[in-house]
Amino acid sequence: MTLPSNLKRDPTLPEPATSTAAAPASLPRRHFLHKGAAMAGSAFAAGTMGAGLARGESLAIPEAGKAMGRPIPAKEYGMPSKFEKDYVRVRTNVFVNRQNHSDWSFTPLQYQQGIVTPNGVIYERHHNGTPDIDPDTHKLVIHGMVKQPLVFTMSDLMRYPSVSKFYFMECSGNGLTDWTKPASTTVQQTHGLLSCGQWVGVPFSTLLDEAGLAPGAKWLLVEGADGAGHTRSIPLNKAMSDGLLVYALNGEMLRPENGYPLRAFFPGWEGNVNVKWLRRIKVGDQPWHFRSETARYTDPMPDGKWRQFSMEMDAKSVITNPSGGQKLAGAGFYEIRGFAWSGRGKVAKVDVSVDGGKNWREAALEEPVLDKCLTTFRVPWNWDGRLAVLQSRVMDSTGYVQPTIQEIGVARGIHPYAFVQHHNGIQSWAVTERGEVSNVIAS
Ligand SMILES: Nc1nc2c(c(=O)[nH]1)N[C@H]1C(S)=C(S)[C@@H](COP(=O)(O)O)O[C@H]1N2
Ligand SMILES: [Mo]
Repeated sequence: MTLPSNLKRDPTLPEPATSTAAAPASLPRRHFLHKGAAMAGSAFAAGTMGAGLARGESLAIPEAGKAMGRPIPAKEYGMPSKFEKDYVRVRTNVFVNRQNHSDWSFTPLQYQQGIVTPNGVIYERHHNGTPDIDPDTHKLVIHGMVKQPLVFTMSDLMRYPSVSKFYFMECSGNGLTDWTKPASTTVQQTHGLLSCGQWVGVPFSTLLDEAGLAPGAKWLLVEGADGAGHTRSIPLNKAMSDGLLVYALNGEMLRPENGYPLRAFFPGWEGNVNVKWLRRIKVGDQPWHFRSETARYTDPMPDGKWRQFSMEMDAKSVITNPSGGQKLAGAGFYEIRGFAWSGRGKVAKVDVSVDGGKNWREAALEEPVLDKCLTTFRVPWNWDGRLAVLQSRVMDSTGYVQPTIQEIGVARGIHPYAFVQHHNGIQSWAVTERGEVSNVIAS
């Protein structure tokens, strides 16, 4: 392995215990060199990683070290540093809406560290704003084809045995503006109708067993208490296998915008079925064909018909760093990072290309790799300063491989003005010689 000239050491000196520059000092250098050597000769070669990023020098005592710090208040809900003001969800700047009751905001995925989306930046999607519901008066009813109808208060519900599970949630409208042109500028806009966290709630099966299912029961109606009266039909099998009545997310009660005090959650299925502010479950023998199952949330097929009830989210991945709107500081080492997920199982493999899909290299998947959950992938990349097109492609545990945008567009019979759901095509980010990263559609 050849080091850049500014890193050449005197060969007569003993090897230093920790590297001065070839790798960040906190990381085992030999591991880096081994990996770098394995990749030498490819666009990903990482032999010079870290060059120029770390040098020894003594630091002056900082101002913060000379002053009294902020004392601990008697009580508070802590907030992020005031310097993190870009880590916020934002409404769309593509699909402009004149009012914001039926609207959406996006998760800033380019800043998300690890698989958990902090509650304050989880994307929002609702059809008639956020209601403010008092948990002391909120009730849930289960009725229809059951042996005994049941009504629950929130405190009743929270006494039942609960589970805590990590899952992603994605709105099927994610990517809807970018089928035929790269309209969105950032990964927040292209993929930010996506979140992941630890959901806490009572299994649907527990309460349905208590109500007692009548013979012939096959479907559930789940209805929200919001002004939109949002309602969906859910196959009973799904609810019984892993459906949850969720009251908490990431260590605290649900936020109002995410359904406080109670929402339905069906792992791996399109966000729309996860009815927020849940007030009613009716058991029936067939689906009800609500607005969100006919006029919306359907997929066009090449034969001109529209497919209903495609609720499982297909496997998808995206590079979050580098991503649209960012600027690279010059040629040299970068770690390409991103997320992959599948509504049908685990992430099995992620490949990354830096030449628009001609050559691929397998990314490292970071533990934990969980069922129906965001998975972090990473690839070391030595940018040579020339035009690059970055892409990622996931394969899930069923063997399904993420399609190109052209492939999925043909499968869906896309036409230029269609606002079509369930876009899981491969995302491309172009990096120019000046290091500017932008959204492109690679052919
Ligand atoms: N009651 C109710 N539930 C709802 C909606 C709604 O408008 N009303 N929107 C749905 C849609 S389209 C999505 S993608 C998810 C968004 O959940 P979030 O706002 O917690 O991210 O909630 C779903 N549940
Ligand atoms: Mo959605």
